[in-house]
Amino acid sequence: MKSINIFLVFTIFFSVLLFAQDAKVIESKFKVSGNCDMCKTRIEKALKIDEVKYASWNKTSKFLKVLHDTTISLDSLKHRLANVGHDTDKFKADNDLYKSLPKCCLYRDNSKTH
Ligand SMILES: [Cu+2]
Repeated sequence: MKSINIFLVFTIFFSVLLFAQDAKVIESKFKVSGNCDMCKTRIEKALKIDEVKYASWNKTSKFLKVLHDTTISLDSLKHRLANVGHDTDKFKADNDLYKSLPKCCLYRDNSKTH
């Protein structure tokens, strides 16, 4: 009987440890270039992956708030955004890809003249 109790205690202890490791979700905030609601949709859609619990981009501040697992790096999140046409503080979108965005989304240089 006593050995079963010890077994139970250990099982619970290790389950809690495993759960704690699984549940490592952190909040990150960084700048992502963009203009409009279409950009917002595109930015947030690019982060619809298992590792991301929540992503919200602010059109005014240009800051993205993201709740994500620690198993995914900030760099790979930023890569994903550059790959859909949005510059981040670390990676820039490819020029041709950028030019293929709708006119209202062109946030570089000439965005001020429109
Ligand atoms: Cu846009």
